[in-house]
Amino acid sequence: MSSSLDALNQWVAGVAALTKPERIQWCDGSDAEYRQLVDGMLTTGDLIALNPTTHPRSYLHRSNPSDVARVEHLTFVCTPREADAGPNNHWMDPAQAHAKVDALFDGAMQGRTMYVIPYCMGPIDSPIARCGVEITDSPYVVANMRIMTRMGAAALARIERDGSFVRGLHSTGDLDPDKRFIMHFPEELSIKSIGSGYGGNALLGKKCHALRIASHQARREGWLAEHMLIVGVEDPRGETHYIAAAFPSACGKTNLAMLIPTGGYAKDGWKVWTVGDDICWMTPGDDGRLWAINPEAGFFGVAPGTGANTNPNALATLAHDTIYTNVALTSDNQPWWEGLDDRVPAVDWQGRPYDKANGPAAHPNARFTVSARQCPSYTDKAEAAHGVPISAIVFGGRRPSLVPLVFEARDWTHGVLVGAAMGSETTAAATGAVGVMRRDSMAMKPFCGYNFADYFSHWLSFDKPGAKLPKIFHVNWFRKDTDGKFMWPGYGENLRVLEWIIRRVEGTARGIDTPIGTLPAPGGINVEGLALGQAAERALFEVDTEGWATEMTDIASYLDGFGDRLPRALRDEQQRMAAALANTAPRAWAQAV
Ligand code: GTP
Ligand code: SPV
Ligand code: MN
Repeated sequence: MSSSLDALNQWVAGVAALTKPERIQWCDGSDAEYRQLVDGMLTTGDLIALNPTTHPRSYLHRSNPSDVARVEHLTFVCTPREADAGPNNHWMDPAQAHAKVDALFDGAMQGRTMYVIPYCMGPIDSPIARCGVEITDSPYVVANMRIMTRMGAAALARIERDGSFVRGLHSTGDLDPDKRFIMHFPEELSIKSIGSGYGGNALLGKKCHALRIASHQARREGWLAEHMLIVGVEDPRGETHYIAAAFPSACGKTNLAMLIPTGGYAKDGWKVWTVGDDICWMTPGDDGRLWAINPEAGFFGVAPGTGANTNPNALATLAHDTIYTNVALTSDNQPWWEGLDDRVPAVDWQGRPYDKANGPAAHPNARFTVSARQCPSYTDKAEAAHGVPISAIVFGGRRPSLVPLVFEARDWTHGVLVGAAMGSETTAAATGAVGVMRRDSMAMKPFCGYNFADYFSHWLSFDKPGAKLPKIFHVNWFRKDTDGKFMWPGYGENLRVLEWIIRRVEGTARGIDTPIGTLPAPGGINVEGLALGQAAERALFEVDTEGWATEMTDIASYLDGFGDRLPRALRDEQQRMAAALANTAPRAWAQAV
């Protein structure tokens, strides 16, 4: 027997001795195993069967109302030295962290089944893919991991070949928020999560492995693990550009990844291909380009706001074989959420008769779990072992003011600054206040498994001789008018911006240089038929020099928080931008589109 399987068996035995489960089940990822799990959960009430006519083989799970989102304040990166975790992470000494959670794991699985889930993040034969094993006492986690990862026998065989794997130990414990911890040990390639059964806290292949642990591995091995969607945009000539975009949680990745061309774009033959909606692993290829895979096999997407007008591809994907978490129900047992349609639900996400006075019917962070293969725009290229070549990287967040619809960074270093300086309003994807503006560098604030200062250095290091790096852009779909309404229609219309981006990559679209970067030249973005109105047209395509000077001051103090570890080049770039803004007359670059 290979040493990695020996190590796995030893670890499983050790965990069983600590957690004392009633039985151990090694998961093979088969259909029969999935059916058995689902049947078990239907019996216990962990799952509720949905209307079999409208939603075949689909189920609702209601999580504990105190366990509905990621918990950033309970998430720790446990490196031997605190400085290696950085000001962007909560830190705990590894020995102390192990002791703290092991005490909680002691006997935690009594009377429960302990599931052992071998999984692969990425196509099973991809050199960019990496494997892990999650041990959990939650059948809901197993069912979700089967959809979200390549789980089972093939992954186990690859673990044997690879010789190493990420170890993730999870128990729902007693769901007491005071005994909830999501601990990462990047140097040990291990994760210990207890006290939550929800999403990113519990499906350890996702944020814990594919971002926090993987970002650490990626730095060591010379690649990038990012909170990005991957989308292919095919123009009428049949030319496809792949774009990777980092938006913070609940800021539009799934929607952009599944965009459907509308109006003239559809007529002209534009096509959009979904590769991934949340995570992107990128590595330099022999040709100097960055090649990307989606390490996931499914979507764990935000339900509210998903409707026929916004994301018809998602609705088509959800037609069958879907697990819903914390959505509402109609009187005939169909899943429902705000933004789906104008029916009135019968039962809210907590199972109470729907009453407007209790707030939204679906939890704002209600989610669907579904296989990527069910998405009509999913492309075979997502299964390619070597990945897809990335032409453009896009950063963006929820910025109700100041930030224009789109701009392009001058070069890689400037682009890294644009990503590092990214800001966005917080959302319901994590517990805590919603709508609070914070810096969220590269949309990785909750997910980078090491010091952001080192992460910025790592990003900068890709700019070397022979590299053919993607161009970097920043977008903002979330600019608001004085009435608080979004100025830009978003969703399918975002293709207008993607068109400008790929034409910039090809060198055929004109731009105007401004102190913050290159904006579309007048007429550069097709706004035909949008009726934006004059105020919106102006706001979406202008640079408010004074507002940006204030923004640069705020960015400078954010960067100061990383002290001496911050790469010099980033600080220099920030000072160059601040100086350019100061030397510019206080006027706006208004654009007559
Ligand atoms: P995570 O899965 O949490 O990482 O989220 P995400 O980045 O994939 O966000 P998602 O696409 O699920 O969108 C989150 C919310 O933003 C949904 O309610 C969407 O309806 C809304 N949204 C997405 N794209 C747009 C857009 O272009 N404009 C506007 N106004 N809202 C959008
Ligand atoms: C996010 O919060 O960015 C998500 C959902 O994609 S979770 O899996 O809970 O992290
Ligand atoms: Mn996400």
